[in-house]
Amino acid sequence: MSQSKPIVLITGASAGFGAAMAKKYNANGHPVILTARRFDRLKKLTQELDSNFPIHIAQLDVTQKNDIEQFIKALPMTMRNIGILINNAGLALGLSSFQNADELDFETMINTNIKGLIYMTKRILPFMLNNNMGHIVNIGSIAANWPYPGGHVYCATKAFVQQFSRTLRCDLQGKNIRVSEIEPGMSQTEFSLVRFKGDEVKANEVYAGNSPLIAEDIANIVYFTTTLPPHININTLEVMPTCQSWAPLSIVSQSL
Ligand code: NDP
Ligand code: 8X3
Repeated sequence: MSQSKPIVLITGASAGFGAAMAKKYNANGHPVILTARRFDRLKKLTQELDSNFPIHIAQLDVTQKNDIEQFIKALPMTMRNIGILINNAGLALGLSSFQNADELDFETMINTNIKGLIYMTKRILPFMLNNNMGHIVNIGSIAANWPYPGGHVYCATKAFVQQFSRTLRCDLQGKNIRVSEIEPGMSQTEFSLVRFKGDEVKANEVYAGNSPLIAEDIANIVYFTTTLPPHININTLEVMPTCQSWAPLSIVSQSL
């Protein structure tokens, strides 16, 4: 008898990494629960998926605790035993220096990248603890490790994701629940379009003439991470496109 594959819950499945991961897990026979704020996008995505495997879509803003609770209550009985949670929903807003940046953008990034991730984790973990089995994958960023001008709050939210993921591992030790944090570098998705608030020219400039990672690269890496034998836990996996590396420390000419 073939063993059923773990149910995968993906936040932010309406675009980019999340949509690519939805396709990857579905193509490999996993039941998938796909969430995002843009329900029309999720509906469209299901048309590209193999309906031989269970698919559940739900409109969900991860910043809204009550909505997460309603979403969980409304899960079909057959989709409740979530085996893999992929906390992917997230965003960067703006690239202005901190002193010129918009405080509302700070709040949105903190609410989504930090609070949304812990709200989801807190509410999905009981299913895993109950089954004594699970895997939480948090999508971090190279921005956690490498500061850059205008990165301020976004970089700091991803530093949170890194440290939270590591400490969660400590708390879950002995529970047979893996925690992995994947840290992508420059990847061509809707990320820059969101960061530059719909300015397509600016967004395209980020990738022009380069070979960035694509969403499928990250989907493959996440899939690999979750399909390793159960005694292996990838803690942190940082990945950049070959065209990206580090700049030297910046020196400004100034006599003080
Ligand atoms: P996209 O903009 O293509 O996708 C982001 C996804 O997050 C969308 O599905 C969006 O759905 C969802 N989302 C945003 N806010 C919320 C919210 N409040 N509630 C629920 N879902 C939300 O970007 P990426 O695929 O690139 O980004 C995915 C993750 O990867 C993010 O955490 C990002 O920080 C991280 N990352 C991206 C990199 C890149 O260069 N692209 C590099 C490193 C990390 P909707 O708007 O429908 O709600
Ligand atoms: C996205 C990567 O370097 O554009 O997390 O901030 S970066």
